[in-house]
Amino acid sequence: MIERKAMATAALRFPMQTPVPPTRQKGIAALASSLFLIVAAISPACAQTADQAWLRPSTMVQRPTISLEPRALGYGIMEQTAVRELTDGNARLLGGSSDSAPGGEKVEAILGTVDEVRRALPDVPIPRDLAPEGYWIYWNGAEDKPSLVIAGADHAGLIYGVFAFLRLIATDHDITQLDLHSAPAFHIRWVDQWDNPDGTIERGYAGRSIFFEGGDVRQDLAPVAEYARLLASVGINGCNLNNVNASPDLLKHDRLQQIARIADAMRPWGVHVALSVAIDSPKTVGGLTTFDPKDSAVKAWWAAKAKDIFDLVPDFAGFTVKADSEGQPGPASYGRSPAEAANTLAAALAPHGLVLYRSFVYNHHLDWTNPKADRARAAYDIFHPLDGQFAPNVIIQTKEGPIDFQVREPVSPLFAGLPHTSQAMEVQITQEYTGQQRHLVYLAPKWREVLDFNFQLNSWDTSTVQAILSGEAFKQPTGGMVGVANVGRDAWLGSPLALANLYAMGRLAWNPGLDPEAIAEEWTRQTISNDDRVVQIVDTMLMDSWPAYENYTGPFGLQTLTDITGSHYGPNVESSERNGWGQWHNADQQGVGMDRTHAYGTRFVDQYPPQVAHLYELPVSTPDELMLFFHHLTWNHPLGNGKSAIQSIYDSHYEGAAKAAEFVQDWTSLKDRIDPKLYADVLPRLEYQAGHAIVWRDAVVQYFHKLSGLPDEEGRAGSYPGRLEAESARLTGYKVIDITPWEDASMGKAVSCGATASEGAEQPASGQALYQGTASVVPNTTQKDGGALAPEGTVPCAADFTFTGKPGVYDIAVQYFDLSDGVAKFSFRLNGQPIAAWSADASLPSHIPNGDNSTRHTIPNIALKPGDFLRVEGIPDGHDRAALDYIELTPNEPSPAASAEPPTPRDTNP
Ligand code: GCV
Repeated sequence: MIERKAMATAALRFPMQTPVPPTRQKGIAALASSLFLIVAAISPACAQTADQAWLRPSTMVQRPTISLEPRALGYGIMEQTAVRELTDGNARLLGGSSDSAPGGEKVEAILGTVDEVRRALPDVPIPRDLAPEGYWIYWNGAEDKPSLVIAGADHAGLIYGVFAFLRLIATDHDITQLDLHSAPAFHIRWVDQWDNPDGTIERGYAGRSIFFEGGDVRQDLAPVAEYARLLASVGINGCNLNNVNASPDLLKHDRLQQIARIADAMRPWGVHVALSVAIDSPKTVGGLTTFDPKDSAVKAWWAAKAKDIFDLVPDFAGFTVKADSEGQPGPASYGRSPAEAANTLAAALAPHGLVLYRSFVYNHHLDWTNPKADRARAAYDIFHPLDGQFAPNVIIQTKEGPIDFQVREPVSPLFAGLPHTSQAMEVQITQEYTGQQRHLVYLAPKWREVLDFNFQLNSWDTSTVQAILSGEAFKQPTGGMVGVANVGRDAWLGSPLALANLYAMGRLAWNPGLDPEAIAEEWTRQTISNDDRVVQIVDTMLMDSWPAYENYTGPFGLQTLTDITGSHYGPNVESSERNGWGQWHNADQQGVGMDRTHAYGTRFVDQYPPQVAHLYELPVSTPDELMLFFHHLTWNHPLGNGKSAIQSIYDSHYEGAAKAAEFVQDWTSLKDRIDPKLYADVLPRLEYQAGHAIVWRDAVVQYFHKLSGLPDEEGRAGSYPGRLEAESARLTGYKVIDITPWEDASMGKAVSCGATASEGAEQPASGQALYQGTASVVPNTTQKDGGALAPEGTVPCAADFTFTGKPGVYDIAVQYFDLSDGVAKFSFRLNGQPIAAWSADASLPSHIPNGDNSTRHTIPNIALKPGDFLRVEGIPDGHDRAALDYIELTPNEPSPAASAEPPTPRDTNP
């Protein structure tokens, strides 16, 4: 173990203690003012502003308006920020100019650090024990002349206090009785961006980078300042700007000068910048012949580079490092350990900068034929033996689970395996494996479960993940939580409801004891409405969304059964098997699940402390949600729920998809209660999700149905009443193709208009062509839903069906594959009359038809009688061959309106 020597705890508590020189402060203050002006001047219609998220005007606050007159006791940049935020926020939320304050007078708001407040107002009962970055909000309630005091333990604390106060107003709390203090549980509360200098974002689902374009930092940094506002409003204090698969270019001096502009833009809100660095930079940027971390020239290079950075960005937060992982360079090239690499960087950054060294290091060329080879073991196997060898300003950053942000994993055992090391937990706000922001998945309940996980060490109270991250459990000086956010230029996260995850990550990093449902309520009240009915419906949707997604994509610890070597989006059950990236579900004709037990399996369980290992060793004590992560069970083996493994899988997929359909109904019930624009923006997303949940359900169910050969007790697997397969239709122009993977299409097949080799083998159609050789020529008509029918003279491909069911009113779903390399067009005819037309213009992953891009168009309320002719026509465009899977006819029954009672308002969350 190295000597944990004199690095002041204060510096580690928060690393950015280096004062910004006064001359630079002036410039920064001027920049901050101009950023405020720019932000205020740009119309919200064309700018990316924080009020597109939760810092928006509230029209629903019930309390009497208050006219606050903020006054800062000090002169720092952040105190000026605090004054402006309070002034603007008060106006935004309450109109701000009214005189109807309690007592009928304007209310002075005094803002300062605790020391400043103590000096200026010796009589106020300021708390003595305010921890760093904490705040105190006090209503100094003399009836005749009330005043508001917001004191920060430091300047950052003051900003957090102002935002906390605004949150109370926006969520409709009484502010005239306040005596509230709060401090963050974690010192490190960062977001990571995986932005590349060219402006792309790895695993970003919201457009291009707000930081970079064409290799440089963007000229327009107004969105960056707005991002800093959003982050500070939920207590986030650091932002790592670039992809952990780091481009070395950003360490060049001219790029660092540009990075300094970003730091200047974020500084007024107390958000400090950090950079991902490639470990081979001394060679690629510095021109050395080696990047061996023990080499003295390499050490000197890093030291000089750190000095260069601190000269430009005096409050630089530090480096994030991904090394020896997924092709990134690392110390292993020289036989050095991660500790040796981390410590070289740490020495260069000491005393103010941190190294967040990621434990996401594993061999992606595993021998999959070896049943004991287990990727889940990697982080612990590599890092646990190094415990105690890391310098004090190194933090080991570990993903929440041992694999990679799957919809469900056990908690990483490494958290308990590094008692002599500061640690941070990495979670993913950007929804890489959880629906890529096209699916509603509120992740706070997942994160809270991890934070609460108890390793059952000596003391129960301090054995939780949150106690480890706060440093309390193992008496470490620092630690925290890092959320991979990947916001972009498209309304931050691309989808309005996805922003609840960014909000929640900040709130949990401040206070990991917060109830995810209460966080959802706070967010909804600020973002959507304070109407109790709206709050109740939206919160229920949010809270149900993660379990629903888990149910239809990867229940019982199977993890997301997605295309693991490709898009990470649609279903592809086999993609995770039989390759070097690690085995995941290990299903065969006899059973399913990875055996990670001590007795028979990979012994991953042994990485947990004995009490926990004991729990996971036997199926009988393993919770159902992790059963197949730890155990290989025969298909008929009962889970804790009493049902067999196979029946549990069938049921959960049907339950999950049904829940996704309910979200559409829930949202529809809010139509007249919320902003029409937001309503219209979210509705088609939820409708898409409901359709894609069915793609997932059918893919996984038919895959395991075929593999196990076991029937579904409910008779659903392999049986789709109302579904008419395209390959069984009478086809004109369309050819039958195999879809890969087969489970992504209903019955494994679809039809494609002029199939290409990459789409699979063409096959003879099984149906009889109704109009053999006489495809109709379609007039150029535009339908009211916006899609165009075939241009005049175009001969479309067609699939014809004859309706033989009961007469009635039906919703008709057309399931097709929407490839992004072209905009195919579809139309639907009933007895020769066009009744719908649409364009396949969605932006979905993959270049071949599969579960990534299988989607549906629903034509509601169509009266049908036996003998009716139904025709789908498709016109390909580019590589989009208008491929069609099936049509499905569902009797249209009116859905009961949601009827739950409004909730009781909650207590305040500090
Ligand atoms: C930045 C997963 C993602 C990669 C990501 C990697 C990581 O494998 O798919 O895009 O790389 O995690 O966290 O380093």
